[in-house]
Amino acid sequence: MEKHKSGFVNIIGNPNVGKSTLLNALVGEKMSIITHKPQTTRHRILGILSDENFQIIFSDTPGMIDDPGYKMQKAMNDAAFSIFEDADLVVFVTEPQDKFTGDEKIFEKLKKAEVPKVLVINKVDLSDQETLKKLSIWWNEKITFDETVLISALNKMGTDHLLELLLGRLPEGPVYYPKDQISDKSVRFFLSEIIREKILLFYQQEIPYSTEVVITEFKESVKKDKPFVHVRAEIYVMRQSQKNIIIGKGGSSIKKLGIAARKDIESFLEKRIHLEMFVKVKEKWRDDDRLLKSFGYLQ
Ligand SMILES: Nc1nc2c(ncn2[C@@H]2O[C@H](COP(=O)(O)OP(=O)(O)OP(=O)(O)O)[C@@H](O)[C@H]2O)c(=O)[nH]1
Ligand SMILES: [Mg+2]
Repeated sequence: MEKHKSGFVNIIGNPNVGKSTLLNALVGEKMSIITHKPQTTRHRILGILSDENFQIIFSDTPGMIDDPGYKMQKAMNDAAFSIFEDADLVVFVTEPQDKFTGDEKIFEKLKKAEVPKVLVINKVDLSDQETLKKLSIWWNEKITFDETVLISALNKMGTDHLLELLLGRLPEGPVYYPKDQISDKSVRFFLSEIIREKILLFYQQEIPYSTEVVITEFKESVKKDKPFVHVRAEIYVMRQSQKNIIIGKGGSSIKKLGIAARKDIESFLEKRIHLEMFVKVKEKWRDDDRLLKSFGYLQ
């Protein structure tokens, strides 16, 4: 019988380099939300890929922030750095527009990590051979990587090759999660992320960064012989003025948000839903330990 391989493949990098796009491409499911804005991902999210002979537990992480301004950002950085504790393989993602100064702390951690390190240069579709070659040399002089792979996560170019390479480097190991499980996160978490993705896309400046979404009700029933779910979401913002912006004139903005979120939630659940949303003001939630704990940022 073939030996069973398994392990934790932890993805790390600066904001907006394409870590979540890569996770989704590797797992073949939309696990992590993606937007053009930095700091889209706020939590460590596991995406589990299993077959008869292997199980890879990928971790998507928040992009690292050089100088966290509030407790939530600090918790996001802690989530990113926590990957060094259990990694069997580290995948460091960068892209041609990435800032190369980087945070020395992460370089030190990467240098010290005693597991194989893979450099992934993403978004090759936006660059040329010469630049990519220079990038590869620059990074490998800074940190000695075991492998360097060029990909376009968006176009799934090079991702199959990357997967093969990761599989090849996985140690023999046990089945960590049931083979049909694809994430460690709950349905409620994914629904709140879908709504947050729409907020990142529809609202500007500080609004998405001042917002948290919590699913407070998830009630399944049957309507006209078909499964139906009632979902209640609470959207937290920091000021009354932000609440007014989220709602919009005569409720126009929140209506648009609701339509887009409902559509995605329905295809995620493969069920009809009714989505109710309430906007609440909690001035300092990003620095409030109790709230950060209840939102899942702190243990
Ligand atoms: N052109 C191009 N764009 C890409 C590629 N991969 C990702 N992107 C885009 O880059 C942006 C950021 O992608 P994400 O996957 O959200 O990046 P991230 O690293 O998870 O970002 P944070 O969660 O904010 O740290 C999105 O607009 C993606 O569509 C790629 O291969 N080519
Ligand atoms: Mg992300």
